[in-house]
Amino acid sequence: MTDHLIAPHGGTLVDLLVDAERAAELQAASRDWPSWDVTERQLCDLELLLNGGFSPLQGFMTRTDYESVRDDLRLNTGVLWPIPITLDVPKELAGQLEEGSMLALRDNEGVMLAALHVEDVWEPDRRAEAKQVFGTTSPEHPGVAYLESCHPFYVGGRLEGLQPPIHYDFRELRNTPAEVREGFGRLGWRRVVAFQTRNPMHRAHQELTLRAAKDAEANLLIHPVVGMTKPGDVDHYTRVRCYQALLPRYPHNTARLSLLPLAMRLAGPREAVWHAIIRKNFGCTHLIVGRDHAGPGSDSTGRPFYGPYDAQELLKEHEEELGVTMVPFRMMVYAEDLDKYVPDDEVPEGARSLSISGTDLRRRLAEGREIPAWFTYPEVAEELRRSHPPRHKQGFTVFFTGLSGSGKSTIANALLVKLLEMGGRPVTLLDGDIVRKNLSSELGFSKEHRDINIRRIGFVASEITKNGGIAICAPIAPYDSVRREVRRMIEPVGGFVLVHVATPLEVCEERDRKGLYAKARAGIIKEFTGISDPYEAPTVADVVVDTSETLPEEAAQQIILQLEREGFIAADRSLL
Ligand code: PPS
Repeated sequence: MTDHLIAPHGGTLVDLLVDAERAAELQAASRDWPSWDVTERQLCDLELLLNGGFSPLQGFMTRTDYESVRDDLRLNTGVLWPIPITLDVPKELAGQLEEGSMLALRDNEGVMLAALHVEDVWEPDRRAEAKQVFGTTSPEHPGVAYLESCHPFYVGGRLEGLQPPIHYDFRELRNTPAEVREGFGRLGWRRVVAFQTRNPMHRAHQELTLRAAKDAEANLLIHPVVGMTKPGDVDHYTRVRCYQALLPRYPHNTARLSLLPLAMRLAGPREAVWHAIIRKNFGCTHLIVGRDHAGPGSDSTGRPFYGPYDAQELLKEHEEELGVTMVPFRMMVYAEDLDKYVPDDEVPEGARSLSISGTDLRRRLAEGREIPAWFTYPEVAEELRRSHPPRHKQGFTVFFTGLSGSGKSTIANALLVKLLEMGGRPVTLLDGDIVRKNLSSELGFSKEHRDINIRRIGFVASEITKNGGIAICAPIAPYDSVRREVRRMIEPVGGFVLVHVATPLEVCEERDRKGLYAKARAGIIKEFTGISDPYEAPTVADVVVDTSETLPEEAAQQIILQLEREGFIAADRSLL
């Protein structure tokens, strides 16, 4: 029923899953083999190797294939393949393996997914790989950063699959190449345009996919990546709900949605060719390739890693050999006077065109501002709003730092009460002393222990923040680097305000409410912050207060104003 479809890359659709009998045999034999718990990226690669998404590959690349792919975009056999598919492992494991060894590949719960027949173990030149594959060695490129952090040895060889990786989400949309092909066969689709995306789809995307399908006289496979995309992208749960909300807006029976568990490399031009190969394996005849397809954007100086149409050019070069037609598209913009979307170079002279960038959309969501209907359908906007509530509904952390006796706890308590009085969000106070009695009761005051303590507080605060609550933390937190670490942990999931309680040491010591300074001076308490242990004052505090000059409730009010300025507390209280 699927014979009429485009042939897979290399001619045959690979299926590496073995039958139950062989699986049991491998499972039993694995008792004597070394094991490797695959990383998140390796898990994605493994899934597409096992189900034929990476046909004609039969396993992780051996050295000769890897070098040939790296330098010439081809496997040893001459078949086009632009991206290394490698299994990186640490030195200790590599030392246990040689040609002819067996390696059990397991998921992070220890379930055995595949057996690797080791053919090659080597230490790759990762710099050369970065240069050839990504065209840069800059660690600002996420693909290069990954290479720099991965394990130093590669292991290549043929795979036998025991079972595919387990997923519990959107199961009906997680289809193998064989299942997608089967579906096309049933629907009588022969020409299919694939649309690759790692972002939510709005009306511009719908217009361009409809146009592409119409121009190619083909049906449409919306094939979003749900494996690993660019750090900071909208999470795949939200995106898939957006795609599902959009799907009924397509003409009946012309578009299908299926999820691709791909770990993107963001390799731009090479990645575009790879995407075409993968979609060919899923039975697609066309691939839509836009501006800066699968690129990571620009570096910190604003220089793009790839030219806007490099990806289109490289795929064009290989289009005929592959048999997959590239459907190029330009930016679609909304022409207000025409009340429709058109490519940016087709906007009539003098007409006003509108678009909303990703950054602008994020800002609108954060501020709870309107998302216009010309930009996205209301049901898609609703999904995005649910996952990206405006700032005044998001969680946040207020993190105090300062010497013992500086007034942290007093201000923290005043702030706690003010926030409870406002209501709307649950508030948790993680005071230094309370944490030390509960969460960190076994820790002392060495740098190592203090850092562990702050990391624990940061972890709890980030969970509270992520779930829409307010965490007030009031430890001494004398070290800058771990404070920064906590900020980095929390900022992606909500607000973070660092408050430096900068009451001078003399004042704290004179107050000596707990009598600890006297003990520290007498040498009874060792490693006491400010006396016999360092305190690194923050250079980037959001609020600085000094309780020798400011009353606790005034200080709490300053923090509230800062939170208002950042939008985490609505200036208009009726919004709470
Ligand atoms: S840290 O550095 O952030 O892990 O410290 P923290 O968890 O906030 O604990 C500080 C409280 O413990 C008491 N204490 C000490 N502080 C500093 N140095 C030493 N050696 C020490 N020994 C005990 C002190 O009461 C601190 O509480 P606060 O509320 O800051 O006065």
